[in-house]
Amino acid sequence: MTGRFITFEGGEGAGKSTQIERLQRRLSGLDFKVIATREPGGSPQAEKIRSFILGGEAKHMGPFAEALLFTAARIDHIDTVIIPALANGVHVLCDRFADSTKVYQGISGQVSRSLIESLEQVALKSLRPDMTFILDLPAEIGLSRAGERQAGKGERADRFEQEDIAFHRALREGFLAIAKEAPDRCVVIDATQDPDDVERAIWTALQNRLPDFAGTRVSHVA
Ligand code: Z5A
Repeated sequence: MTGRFITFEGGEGAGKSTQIERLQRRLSGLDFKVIATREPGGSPQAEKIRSFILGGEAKHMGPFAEALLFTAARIDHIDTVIIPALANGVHVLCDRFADSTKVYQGISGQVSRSLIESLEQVALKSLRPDMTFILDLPAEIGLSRAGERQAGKGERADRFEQEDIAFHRALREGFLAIAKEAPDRCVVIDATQDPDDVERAIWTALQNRLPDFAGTRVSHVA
């Protein structure tokens, strides 16, 4: 594998999509080969599973069944998109990955840690993100941002956005706990800052952590 696998995690409306788009633009501008993808989804088969889950059709089956569906989608995404890209020297920026299953289904959904770890083992095999950005902000701010974005696009809240505030606060704590457990992989970014400052913090951390990106220009902010 010569490409780097970089994942973005956090609660609703944390700014992951915004920052992935900015980082992809920056890396492309520096002549790196890079793709942006997302979970659940990212491949045609996984996108079908995404619609099923986020449409709420699996909710009544419970968090373990949802964890199985996220895992099935992940296996297809890894096999058909992520591994081929990394093997071709393409950097992969992924909007959510296995940490989301740990937090949403594991911590908030109370699926046992051993089950979640077994699923992760089956899906990921030896694949691990080289780096994970955890965009951190209070749940209330994230939900309000997500709500404004949906109102602007005329969309409805999805399966997880409909959960109560306690659920969303637990998510935040869950992501911060993962960052504590895996400090070599994870960097927590203060996502309450304005988008340019978030972008700058991400780029600085990426350059500091991954030698592939060290020494490239730091100054430009989109
Ligand atoms: N899920 C799961 O349960 N288990 C799993 O294993 C996986 C996922 C992989 C996917 O939904 C859902 O699946 C997710 C977890 C669950 N829960 N939900 N809902 P999704 O992909 O549709 O949604 P999301 O991942 O939560 O992303 P999001 O809500 O679209 O947010 P975002 O990508 O982090 O934020 P954004 O779209 O970049 O920004 C949101 C708005 O805020 C937008 O209007 C921006 O212009 C604005 N924004 C962005 N940055 C800023 C700053 N810095 N300041 C002010 N405003 C900003």
